Amino acid sequence: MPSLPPCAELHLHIEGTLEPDLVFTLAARNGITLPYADAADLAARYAFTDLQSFLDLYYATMDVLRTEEDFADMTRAYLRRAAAAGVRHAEIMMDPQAHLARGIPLKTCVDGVASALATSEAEFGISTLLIAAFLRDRPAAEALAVLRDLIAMKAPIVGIGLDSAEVGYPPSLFAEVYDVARAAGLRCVAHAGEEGPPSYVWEALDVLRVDRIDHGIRCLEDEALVERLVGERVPLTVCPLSNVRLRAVTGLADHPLPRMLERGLNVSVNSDDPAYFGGYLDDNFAAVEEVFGFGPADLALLASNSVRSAFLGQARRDLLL
Ligand code: ES4
Ligand code: ZN
Repeated sequence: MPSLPPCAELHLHIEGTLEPDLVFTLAARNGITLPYADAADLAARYAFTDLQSFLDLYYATMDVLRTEEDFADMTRAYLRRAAAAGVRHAEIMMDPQAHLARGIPLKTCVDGVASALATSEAEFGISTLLIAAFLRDRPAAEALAVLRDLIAMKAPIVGIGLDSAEVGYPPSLFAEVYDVARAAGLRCVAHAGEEGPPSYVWEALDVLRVDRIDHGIRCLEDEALVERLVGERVPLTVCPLSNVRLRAVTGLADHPLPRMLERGLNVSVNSDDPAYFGGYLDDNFAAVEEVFGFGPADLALLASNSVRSAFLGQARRDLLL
């Protein structure tokens, strides 16, 4: 396998890095009895049929996250594994509403994740930025209230995202949230075109005015949309193994990544929820190299797309290019 040039991971849910072993460790530490026999029994349930079947388990297992230390330990475990995968910069999403809904204060989850990120560059050689993602299957008014709290507490976030169940929850529902975020100087990303139609990608661009689209694989169904994305070099953070596991594609051989590259779209490869979808960034790269026969030039393009699409300062960006 050709070695990977310096890479940025731009589409990563920190709660999706919670490995079965750590779920059991945190459950024991917090006195929680899990409805699974052991880590292997939990892992055996990672047979998803669509996005919702994954989300049901994802929201259930994160119940073991209770203290700042839990959030910090999860984050450090990801950073350690990402460093081994060759990640040099990571823009990490977290889902504050998923924790608030369980009675975990905003400060606990934000400070826990942020405390691990604060030492990441020194400890793991990975620069990091944090993105607060809002759950699109909950009311926009709730997202707006959480955003205002994050701004008021000066949470160390670079931007906001939009995730969770996509179909039936178009981006336009969150127009005001994105207007407030942009006015506060935050960068904007949104999941669109994973299970949802190309019209959701249009809305993310035109209504939310996002800087990047997470997934976006269904854009190929709409020629005018492809031309818009190519013309504006909008970054698309593609997650191959996630798309296979959630059956957004029938198999990796049918994944649109090679066609997206051929069309000149600004795509990067990312791991999404690596604990659930069969691998970290190196595993995603290994899979696409094997199935699509990508060579060093393809890998170099995917890597440089990731670094150029990051919300990084110029000095660190130049160092990684
Ligand atoms: C997610 Cl793969 C995916 N799609 C939408 N929302 C999510 N949250 C965590 N992983
Ligand atoms: Zn995602």
